[in-house]
Amino acid sequence: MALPARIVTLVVAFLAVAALAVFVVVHYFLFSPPTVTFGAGVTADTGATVHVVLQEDPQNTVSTHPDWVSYFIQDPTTHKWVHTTIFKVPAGSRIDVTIYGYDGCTPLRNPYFGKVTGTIGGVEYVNGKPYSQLDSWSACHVGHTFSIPGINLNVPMATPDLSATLCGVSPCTTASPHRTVTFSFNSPTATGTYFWQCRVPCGGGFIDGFGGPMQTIGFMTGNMEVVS
Ligand SMILES: [Cu+2]
Repeated sequence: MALPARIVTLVVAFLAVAALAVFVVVHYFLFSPPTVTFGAGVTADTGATVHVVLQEDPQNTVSTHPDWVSYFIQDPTTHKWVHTTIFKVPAGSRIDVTIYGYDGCTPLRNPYFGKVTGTIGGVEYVNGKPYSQLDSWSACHVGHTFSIPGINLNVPMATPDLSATLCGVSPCTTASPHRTVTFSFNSPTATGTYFWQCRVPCGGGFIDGFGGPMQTIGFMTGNMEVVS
């Protein structure tokens, strides 16, 4: 090979490796889903009420993994659904949560995670009716959970009727079969990042159902940033 050809080959090979390295860094280390801020004008540590709205879907159809189950968060200003699981709330506030459950059921590994913990009053409301536990074993009633281990919060998500045709395009709208889960909890007075997750093995196609969406921020796990 002539010298110029060898130089060109070398340069092209170098650029290919550099481009791959840049892709890996950006895609796996720098990419982070957006953060949705709730209670922007609220003074922290006053017990003021902040309303947080999410939905969980059988798919997401907006990402490079359209078949992965996923949560979405509603921007309180634009009311648009954002494909993320990162949200910000003021410290020392009452957080009123509404989650629209569009996904079907998957039995929990341990019925313990069907128990409601960490909410005000120890209950969640499903379509307005209070429950302290949802049973995912005797009847399949649980799609996902919304759990913040750092504050012992665990809330199972109720599913639509088993015979219902589930929403197929995300973000789902309330025209699709769903159940509305509401609950309240107090955000901690200690600021920081509180990791949250789903505890249903809902990562279909992955070993034990705990891979894929279950371990990816933006799908079934995320962060609650508590700020003052
Ligand atoms: Cu899940």
